[in-house]
Amino acid sequence: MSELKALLFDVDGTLADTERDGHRVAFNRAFADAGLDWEWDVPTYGHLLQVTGGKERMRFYLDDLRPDWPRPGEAELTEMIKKLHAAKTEHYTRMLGEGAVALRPGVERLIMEARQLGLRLAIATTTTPANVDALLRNTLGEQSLGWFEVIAAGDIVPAKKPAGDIYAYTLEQMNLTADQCLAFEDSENGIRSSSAVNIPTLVTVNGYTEKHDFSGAVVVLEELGELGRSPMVLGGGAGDCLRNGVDIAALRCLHARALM
Ligand code: XBP
Ligand code: MG
Repeated sequence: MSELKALLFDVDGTLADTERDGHRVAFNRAFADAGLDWEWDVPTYGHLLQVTGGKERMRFYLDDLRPDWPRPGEAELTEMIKKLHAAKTEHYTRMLGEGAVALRPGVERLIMEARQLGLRLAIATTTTPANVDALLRNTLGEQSLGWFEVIAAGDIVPAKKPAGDIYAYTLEQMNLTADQCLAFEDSENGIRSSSAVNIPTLVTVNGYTEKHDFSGAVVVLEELGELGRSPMVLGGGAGDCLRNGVDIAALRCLHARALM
């Protein structure tokens, strides 16, 4: 049986709750700057999250919710979305610089322990690389960018999650097989992506994803949380791996169960 060698982290919703008070607000600021009557409230954004990637999400908004909006020709629309997305990224990274978003409970603790024990780390996300950079820099510090052997993000692969491409790319870059890794995800699109390449996956849900279908997850948790107590288990079979909380020993135990 393969030993656990690496932890692969999704970013949005997993490392931090970035969507509702981060990305959503940044999109709205970019729309307002451009004089558009587009405004994404909290439930609307939940609906739009079914499409990953900011540019793809704007297009989905027009297709699905704004048939009334006077749409320009295809080339002009593509250009417009590209500009809006760049403006949104500016807003978002500035917000992160102001400390608008913190890491989820237990994330920093687990990353620190993984580093201490020599587990390899990577990131596999659909978000723009500048966003990952800003999140890590402003939460774990400048040096943390070097802790992740691969930061696979955004348009680096042609098909975003739920396609498995970003995880396949990460495995290839690290020269690892799926069964040597554990992925961390928060959404159905995320677990569909990691599962497409057979990586055992631990899920921590958030307000936008708690009702998603996580069948196939190694375990579904409310959060990683702190040590010394068992976390709230929402699905999957953890056995007694999690008696003391989610530490590396618990992850090794879950990983071994998943490969049984
Ligand atoms: C989250 C996403 C991202 C962000 C926006 O994916 O879907 O698209 O909402 O990012 P993941 P961009 O959880 O896999 O990180 O606007 O930079 O595309
Ligand atoms: Mg996510």
